[in-house]
Amino acid sequence: MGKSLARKIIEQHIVEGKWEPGEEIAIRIDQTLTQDATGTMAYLQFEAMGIKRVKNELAVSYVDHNTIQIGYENADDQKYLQGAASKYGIYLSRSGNGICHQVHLERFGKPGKTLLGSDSHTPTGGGIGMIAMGSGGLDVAVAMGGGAFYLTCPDVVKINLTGQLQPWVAAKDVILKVLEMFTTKGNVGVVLEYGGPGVATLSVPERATITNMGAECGVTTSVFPSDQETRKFLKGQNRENDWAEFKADDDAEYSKVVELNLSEVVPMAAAPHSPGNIKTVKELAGLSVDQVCVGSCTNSSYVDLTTTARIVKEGAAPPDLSFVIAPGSRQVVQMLTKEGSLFDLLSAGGRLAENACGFCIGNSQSPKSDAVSLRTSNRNFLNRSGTKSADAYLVSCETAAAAVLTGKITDPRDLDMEYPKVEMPEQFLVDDTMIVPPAEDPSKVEIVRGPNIGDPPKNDPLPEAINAEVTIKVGDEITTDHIIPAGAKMKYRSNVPKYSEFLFEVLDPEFFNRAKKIQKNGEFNIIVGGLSYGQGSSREHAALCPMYMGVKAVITKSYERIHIANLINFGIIPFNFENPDDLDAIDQGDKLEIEKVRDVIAGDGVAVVKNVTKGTTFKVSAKLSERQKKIILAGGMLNFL
Ligand code: MIC
Ligand code: SF4
Repeated sequence: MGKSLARKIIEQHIVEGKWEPGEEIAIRIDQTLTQDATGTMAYLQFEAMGIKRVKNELAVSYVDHNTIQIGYENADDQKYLQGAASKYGIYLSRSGNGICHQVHLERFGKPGKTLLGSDSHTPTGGGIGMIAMGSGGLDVAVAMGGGAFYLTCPDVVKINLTGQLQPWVAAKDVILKVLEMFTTKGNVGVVLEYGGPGVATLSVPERATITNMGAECGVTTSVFPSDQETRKFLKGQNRENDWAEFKADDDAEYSKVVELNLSEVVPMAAAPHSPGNIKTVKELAGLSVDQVCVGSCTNSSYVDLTTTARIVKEGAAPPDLSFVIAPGSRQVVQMLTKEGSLFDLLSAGGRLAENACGFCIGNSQSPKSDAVSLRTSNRNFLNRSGTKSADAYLVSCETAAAAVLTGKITDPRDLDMEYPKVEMPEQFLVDDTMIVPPAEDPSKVEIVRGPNIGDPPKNDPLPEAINAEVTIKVGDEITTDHIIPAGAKMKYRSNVPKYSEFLFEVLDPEFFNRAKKIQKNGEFNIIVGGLSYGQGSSREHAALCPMYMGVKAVITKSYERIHIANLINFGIIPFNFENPDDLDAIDQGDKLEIEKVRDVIAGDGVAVVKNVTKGTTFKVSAKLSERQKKIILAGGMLNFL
């Protein structure tokens, strides 16, 4: 049988192991990207490894998350990032140039290459036929140093696209449909590969919307073939030379094939508080809307914003509706400005935000209390907008624009208007003024470290035994936004002691004080939880800050891919309950003991946990590769290296 596209690209990059789904493999990483919120720590860790210059083909450092600059912290980070990029051989996409995934697609991504990014939406690059994956910053630092990236050899699932999208139905509706089919859990170790005749009907930005939000399914990545559409996109970016054809064999083998007829997709929405809570827009129609935000790395391309502009052109946002526009890149804003669409957006009452992450991560434009906010972004976790009582719904630009006109959730097909179909332009406006190449002579570059730049915290090797208290017990589908918030708190990313104060804030604001007290008493902290722990972002602070607070183990029913890798990288044991029902018998505050834990980790990973408070015992296990065992025994990746 022939090979899938994912297999072909991954196999070409394997440096350890062989193609065997479920087994650990190591692959060579061609390109890396970081963003500022995860990047400062990644470069500090890169420096801690003592490497003088990046060794992979291309490394880009983006500044797009912390662009608000209230206080000195963000600007300090940016100055540090600028120096680090210049000295270590990294391209810098300056603040104001746009969101990493959109800009990387436009200016750097190459079909057939591997891309590792310290951001969970790095799979956006799958839209041009890359194997693009998110990871913690430490894994990216290792890849920049020429080290391999370790992952579970994936199961490749084909989504066979047929038909074509109908007017008013968008790529966003397709990925929301995929989320309905696959949900947000149970997809660890899977690559979604798109194929079939429907592929040719989708432009690259549409494909990128689909691969971007595939991250919400918890898959390793998603990928489209690189075909004539890909060539057209790269040609329009003056990068035709970067194009090459990449596709699956006609008789490729997949672990599963799922059919999706694009002609049957209708406008969809993800209702609060999960991207997996899928409804049709029709089901929600009539709900009064307080805020509409168009943008984010999922939906902020030229076509997305021009479509929005054409729809809202003849109307205006009602007085009690706030309409926010955050373009994905400087290229998009420049084109919208030149062609006049920006005028139409502003005439309709649009509030132009910086071309950055902004509202998507609650780093501005938090809605009012109890608001209904319609967003074209990819995550609507509790409090992610910055307003805990608000309900965020994720929709397409078409559905968002319809709400601007009507003030209510509206199926855009019900608007009394002909669909303003916008084609992807043949030529984009290319201007790389805000991309700064690295210095030719690194010895001349001095890295400025303002007061916001700390050292990466250190950890001790794993102790012989763990005497700990259950600091918090959480349920299923705990996201990294629950574990440690982003938004306005993100400015403390380079200051781990300060940022740790916000651990689990949204669930239990007392977590930090409890954890600190337990730590002071000379005990460790343990977190217990349910299914699919660590959904969402790649933020390694969701492991790094718990490490700093003395968390030695997490015990859950299952983990998401990036988060479990981050836990291991920071020396925290990711145990699973052998019997998931044992979770019910544990309470916050219970004292737990695990004896000879070093032997457990060096051995089969199975341990008996004594619940001293309840006088009971239960079994847990950690499935670790030999490499992962060594990392945990050493107390994390930095010690291991
Ligand atoms: C997100 O969308 O949650 C973020 C903010 O981009 C994160 C990265 C981070 O927390 O810095 C992600 O997706 O990985
Ligand atoms: Fe930025 Fe939002 Fe995309 Fe994360 S999901 S990279 S915060 S735009």
